[in-house]
Amino acid sequence: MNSATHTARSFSIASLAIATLATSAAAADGLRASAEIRGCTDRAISGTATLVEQVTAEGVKEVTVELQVNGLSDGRHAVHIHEVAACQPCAAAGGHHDPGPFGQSRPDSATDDVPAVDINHPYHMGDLVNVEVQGGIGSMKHTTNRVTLSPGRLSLFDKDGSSIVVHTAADSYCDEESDLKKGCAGGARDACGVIVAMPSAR
Ligand SMILES: [Cu+2]
Repeated sequence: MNSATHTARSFSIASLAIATLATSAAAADGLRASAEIRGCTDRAISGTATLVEQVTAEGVKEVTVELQVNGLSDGRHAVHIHEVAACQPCAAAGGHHDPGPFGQSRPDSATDDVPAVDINHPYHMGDLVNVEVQGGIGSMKHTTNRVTLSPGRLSLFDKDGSSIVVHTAADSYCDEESDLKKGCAGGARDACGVIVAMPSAR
């Protein structure tokens, strides 16, 4: 093989690699999911969440979560993605979505007998930001690269799925051992919605 042929072949392999990368990125881009939010005990609470995955030019998957919820008390409420696709009862949603060998997914909650020892909060993969409620109406929009809708280690569609939980109190984003007091991640659960994949618009 002369050097000109070798160079041409190298180019074609590089082009193929780029084309393959672009195809896999496009497959994840625009994936959508939603959750119908319902009160854990209060039927006056309702809402919706939408989740859209986008892939950056560098290939980083980002999920934008938009939440609208009515009927909660005014003020800030913790919002997390929890680790099980179950909301009946809301405790069935389990802890905070946090796959991986270091996951200590148990959130602190009002029903805990002892304060949580949870070194990952507020850095669980499913930890989001508080929703602010005024006049009974709350909305929140947050983009995270900690989770994906597409398959992979951080996917919300793992074998037991995922839910969105809205808590009674605000998340104080407690991250020091001394801060991890009972209720610091929002305490009791007010509302929950199972995350369901939506048909792709593509
Ligand atoms: Cu939570």
